[in-house]
Amino acid sequence: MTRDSGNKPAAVSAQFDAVVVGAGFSGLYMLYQLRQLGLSAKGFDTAADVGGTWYWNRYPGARCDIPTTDYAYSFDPELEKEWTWSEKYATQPEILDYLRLAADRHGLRSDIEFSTTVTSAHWDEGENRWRITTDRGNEIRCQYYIMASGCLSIPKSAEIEGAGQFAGQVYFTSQWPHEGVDFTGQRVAVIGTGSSGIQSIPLIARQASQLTVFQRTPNFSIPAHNGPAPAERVMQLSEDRDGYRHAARWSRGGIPAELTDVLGVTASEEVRRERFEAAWEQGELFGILGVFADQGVNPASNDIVAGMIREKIRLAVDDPEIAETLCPKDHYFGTKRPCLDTGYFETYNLPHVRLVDLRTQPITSITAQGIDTADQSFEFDAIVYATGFDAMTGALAAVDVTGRGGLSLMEKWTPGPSTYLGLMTVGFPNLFMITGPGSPSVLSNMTVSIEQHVDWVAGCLKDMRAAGFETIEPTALAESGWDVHVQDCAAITLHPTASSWYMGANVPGKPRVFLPYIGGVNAYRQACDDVVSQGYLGFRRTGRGEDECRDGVIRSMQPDVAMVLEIMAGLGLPPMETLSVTDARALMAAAAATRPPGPEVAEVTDGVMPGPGGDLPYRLYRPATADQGPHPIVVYFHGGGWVLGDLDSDDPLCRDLCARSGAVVVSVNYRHAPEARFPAAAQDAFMAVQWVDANAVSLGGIPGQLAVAGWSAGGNMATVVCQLARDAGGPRIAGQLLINPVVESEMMRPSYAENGDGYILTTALMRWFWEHYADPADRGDPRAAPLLGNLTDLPSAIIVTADFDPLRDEGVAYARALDAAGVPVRHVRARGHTHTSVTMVGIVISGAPVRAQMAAALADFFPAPVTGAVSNSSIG
Ligand code: NA7
Repeated sequence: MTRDSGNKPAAVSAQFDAVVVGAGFSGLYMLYQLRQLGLSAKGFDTAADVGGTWYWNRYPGARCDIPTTDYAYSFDPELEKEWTWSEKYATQPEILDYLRLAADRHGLRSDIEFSTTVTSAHWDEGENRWRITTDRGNEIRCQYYIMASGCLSIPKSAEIEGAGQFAGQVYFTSQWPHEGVDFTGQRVAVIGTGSSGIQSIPLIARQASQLTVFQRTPNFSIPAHNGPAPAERVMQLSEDRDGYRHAARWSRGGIPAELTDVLGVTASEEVRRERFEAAWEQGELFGILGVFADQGVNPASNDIVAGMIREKIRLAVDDPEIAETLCPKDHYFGTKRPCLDTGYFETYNLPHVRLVDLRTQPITSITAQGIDTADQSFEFDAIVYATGFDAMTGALAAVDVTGRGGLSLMEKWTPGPSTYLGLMTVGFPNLFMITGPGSPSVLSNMTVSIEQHVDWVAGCLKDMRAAGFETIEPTALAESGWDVHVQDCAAITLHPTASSWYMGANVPGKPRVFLPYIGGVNAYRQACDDVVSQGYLGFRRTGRGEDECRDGVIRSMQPDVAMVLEIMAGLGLPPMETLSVTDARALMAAAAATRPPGPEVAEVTDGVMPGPGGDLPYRLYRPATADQGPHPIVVYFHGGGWVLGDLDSDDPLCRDLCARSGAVVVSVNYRHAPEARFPAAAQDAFMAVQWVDANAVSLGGIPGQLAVAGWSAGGNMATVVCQLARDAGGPRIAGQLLINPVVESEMMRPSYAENGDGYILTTALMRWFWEHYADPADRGDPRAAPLLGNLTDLPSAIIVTADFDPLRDEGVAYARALDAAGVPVRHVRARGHTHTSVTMVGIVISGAPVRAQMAAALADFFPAPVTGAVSNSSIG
């Protein structure tokens, strides 16, 4: 980044409590808070004045795309009173004025050295201080080094051959000349159609004699409908400013909003249209990103919104061919930063504006006269690069930072940034990042996220000083746990599918890792607060000769599992074990009726088979494979503690298993307790397997290719059947898939203590199941507690255990015991899952990869690989 001139003398070596890099929204507020704490602080900025992003990005049309009612500080009520935004989306000059006012109101400029770039920061372990140097020769020692350097502040280089040869004027939207540019009468090229391009193109078109836009990826954009600040928000703010700001802090995106529960995939066409048009008219990013609750996670729902935006583009652009070129089709809506525009698409109706599709004719070189593409040569007077930034990590990497043991931050982050809460990183004590990677930052209203980070850091410093700690640093466990959580949150969305700057994909060679935290501003704030209330969980603090380390992981549950638990808690349902069996069954059936149905399979047929106590209903699922079969067969037993459940209760799971594995699944409904107690269910299960084996051909199965599977109590029965079949000398079972199985009745393992309450299957409910199913004297029988049985010569096993399941440890113990008995075992850990969540097909998205693993392992049971199964990616 070029630096403004401003020949100030270099400062002499100095010592401060804190150094803050950056004088934008975050740096200014950080300096303010440090002062409130009574700490000495020095700020540095490459720019000649305050403003950060808003200092540099002065291109025509530069505006914020969060309504300015919300894009503002909330820490200073007087500033709020003094300032009124003139528009819904304020221009860059107005935002810059606002930041200048904020700086002046608190006299912050005197703490900042402008036109000065911090070049290195080294942690001195002997002194427990950072040594900071600048390009103007400053050398500063400080205790806390705070990077408030912005997420989009290092422009990405053009990466186009010949870029230096162009003889005309060159401009970067990210470093626009302060005096402005007059393009009147000029032939202008704009490269890039992200927010900066989309905002500036209509205004450049007003001046230029010819404007040629070079588009690599068409972008989704909706009209900003700029004008006065939205009346409703202004009214809410004037009536209850504190309440409004509070709601923003605890919202998903940093703006108060009511979240919808309307699903795109199930809504009627009328509702879809109505919701979309309302969001279109509103002209707000979070509105259009929240038309449907599932558009960020479900491709089909996303396609509905994306399709409607494409319709609007086609309406706006006269030439159908140009319209098609402008229609984004290579990424899901929202997975690249969508834009707000004013007349962007209509600009292409102007006779002097031309669109060049770089997908069909890539740029081969910039020349002295202009730009050569594969198809033709263009001549220009000016080229505008709107090519984006080295986002989120660029500014952090721009400083040579070394931590403990000379560890370089950039080396540490070679595989991708690793942080705890996006605030700190292991090996770099007392280095804080404001809106760093792993925090909501660019996915949120930045001002809300900035204030939250600065407040957290200030609180942290205050607590440290009060307790006499000198340093703070995350633990490796806490950091890796957070990194996993950040990726878990992203993995359930469509975001990782796009080549976006959120993924680091716009910078060649940058590792592809999802950079921001997508779990929401509210969830994130709660995590940060929980860290503090748990005594700085995940941090090591040192000082006064004492170390304090509260090691641990702040979030280890899959985010969608946590969401389901929250929703279920909100329903206020009575605990199952307090109900009569009839009512419990009715509750199960009612819940089952509202679920997504699970994937399509080729055929589902119900039938009956003979059982020891009368006919047993079964449901057969045939896979949609390229061949017509026959297929291997899996006999499946549903869960429900031997008391609850039926063919419907596990129907989506059976469909999923069938579709993923390519095997025929025969789900058997056995007799239930308390009507038929132990060992009725086990007897039924064994007879069912014998019958399926004997009738394999007529069921569409391959004789001899038979496996058993079951979830929970069904897992118990599946493995009991394996023991019974071995003892009886048949049928031959190729393998057993046991999903969170019950294998003993003691209920004494640590997972009962850890997870016995709060995760749907509770200790109390498990006790209720056992009481209904088996007399205490029978509970040690291997047909009830298979862990106590003879485990030799059993079929290969896949054992799934879930982290937040009371049954976890008995499943693990069973896997170990089988292994010790010489049985091949594959243990699949459902990380961050509960007893039930993996089975929630179409609801808990993070369960899908676990089920894919299960199905793949299941297919391995059979001698020939199961071919022609539908691809996993099409299954939710
Ligand atoms: P963006 O959103 O990163 O957009 C950059 C654009 O430039 C985008 O269309 C890129 O295409 C294009 N680009 C980048 N490099 C090239 C090359 N070498 N050739 C052709 N086209 C290229 O940056 P913005 O400044 O517009 O916006 C940044 C954020 O600021 C924005 O999201 C808001 O948060 C505010 P690509 O998509 O990579 O194919």
